[in-house]
Amino acid sequence: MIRLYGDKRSGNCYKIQLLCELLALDYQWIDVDILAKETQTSEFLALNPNGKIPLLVDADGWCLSESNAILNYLAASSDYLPVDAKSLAKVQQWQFFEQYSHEPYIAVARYIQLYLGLPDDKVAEYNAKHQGGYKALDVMEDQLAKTAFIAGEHCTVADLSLYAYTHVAHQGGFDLANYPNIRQWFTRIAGLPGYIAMES
Ligand SMILES: N[C@@H](CCC(=O)N[C@@H](CS)C(=O)NCC(=O)O)C(=O)O
Repeated sequence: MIRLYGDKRSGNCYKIQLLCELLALDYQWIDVDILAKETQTSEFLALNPNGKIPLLVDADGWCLSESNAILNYLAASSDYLPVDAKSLAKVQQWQFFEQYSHEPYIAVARYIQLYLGLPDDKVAEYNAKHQGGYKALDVMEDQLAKTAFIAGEHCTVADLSLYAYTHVAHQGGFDLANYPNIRQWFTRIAGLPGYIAMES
């Protein structure tokens, strides 16, 4: 059985948990507390020298880190990962967008507000994260005006990559009132058979 190391309040970890539930995969979840620095122990660093969750350990001991790589590995041969080159490239386009133009803003603003309690010395950083985060939300809103899901008419791992932190963006102070297409997309994803909500 595969083992997944993660924290269910982390969007990067939740996206893996969500895919596992949508695919009804058998897995063992091992909770890792980031704030207690459990990613920095010698045992954990032996599995992922980068000291980050999520982490997948396969039945044969093979380790895989980076949330979107884990998603794509688990989704191989399922409808969540297309095989034709152009469709696959579009999925990856949105996953790279998530990691470079979305998560560093939206997830970090959420971390500053939810985990750190928005201390005074983080307010400037928090405000800067909002600028970048709204830009990413604008890009998503435009795409979701054209297609039901982010990379086309079918739900793929790209949707899970982006859903994870977007649907809790309000916990980082983002107001989604002016993003109706994103909010309708939330409803479509939450209606998928096997959907599981993120732990709060
Ligand atoms: N690019 C990585 C980011 C992973 C990441 O930043 N994980 C955070 C939790 S969301 C973490 O493990 N932080 C603990 C630490 O840096 O010590 C991914 O997508 O998996």
